[in-house]
Amino acid sequence: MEKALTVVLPLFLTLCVNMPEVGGQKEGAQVDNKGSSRSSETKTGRCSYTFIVPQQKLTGALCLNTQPAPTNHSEVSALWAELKRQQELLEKLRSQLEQEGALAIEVRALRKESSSMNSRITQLYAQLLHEVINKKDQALEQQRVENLLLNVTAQVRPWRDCQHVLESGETTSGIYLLRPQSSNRLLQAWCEQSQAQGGWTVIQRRQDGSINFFRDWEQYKQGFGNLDGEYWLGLENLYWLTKQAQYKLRVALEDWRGRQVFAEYDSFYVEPETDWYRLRLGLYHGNAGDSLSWHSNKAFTTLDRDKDSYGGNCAHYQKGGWWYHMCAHSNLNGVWYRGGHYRSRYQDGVYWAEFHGGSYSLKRVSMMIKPK
Ligand SMILES: [Ca+2]
Repeated sequence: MEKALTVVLPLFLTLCVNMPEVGGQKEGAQVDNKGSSRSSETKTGRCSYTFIVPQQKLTGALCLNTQPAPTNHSEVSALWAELKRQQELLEKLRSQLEQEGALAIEVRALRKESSSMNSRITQLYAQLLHEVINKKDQALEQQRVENLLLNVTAQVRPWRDCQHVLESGETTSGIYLLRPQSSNRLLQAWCEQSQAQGGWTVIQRRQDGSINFFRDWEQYKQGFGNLDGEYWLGLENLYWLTKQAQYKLRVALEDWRGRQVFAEYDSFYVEPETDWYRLRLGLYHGNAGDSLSWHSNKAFTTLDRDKDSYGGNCAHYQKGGWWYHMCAHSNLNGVWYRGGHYRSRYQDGVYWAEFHGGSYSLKRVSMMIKPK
């Protein structure tokens, strides 16, 4: 080792650098730890600085710039800008992290909620199942009671119709259980015992528009509505009732000013379903005008069974079920409009053409039958 490279420490290497006198070159000192011919030139020089460098295997020349590094302002400002950018990025990341943290909390809460909803659904399902089973039991019980009632009424000879009820001394209007002769049908109907000497079995009633009468064949066959409100007794019941004796029909009408009129037909019955419950009507008398004879001998038509003599389906236009012809002088199962005169694309109100015409919907209507 030459003089210029003085002492070798166990961990650090101490280097002695010879500084030139004038115009310091960038490569002012070169050190070759392998001892090249160049190192002998520094033999006479003075050692100005001593560096301690980590001990490592040096394979090339070590250079030192003794000139103070010129301050590069643009580089510094670039570094500041970079620092600022990094800080902003850091801030952004921090806020993102915070947001993600909040999201994570929300997700956890939602998971918890979902889990509790699942258990609630399971609980409700079990409850529903329980209620369905209960309902089934109730339906069976109702069937059992009906059968029991049928047996009992069969034993006590039930009323044939409301005239029969009246003759038995029941003079109060209301709901009664009837059983037409030669049928196993038990049916309930409203008995009108005060109007026109009583004994009337009500087969249809409109009074407040609470029941929709635009229904299909099956519903017109079986009947629908509320016995103490608006209802249709059912074509099958009508068939069995009018089969057991000779009946007359009374149609009672009331307009929106309280005027009451009626139309009576001295005979009334319907054919069986095989003949579409065709209407058979006798002679008219009354003060309402005759708006039903035109429908005599016509089959019954509903929106799903077109038996009328019109090209289209009258039920579709007149919004009811009736013994439509082409189409109607009366439409007592039409749409119940409030107030009388109505505006509609078709004549679909509850009307009796001879009483206020086809564009006046009546307030109260009832159809009832009684043996002659
Ligand atoms: Ca038709």
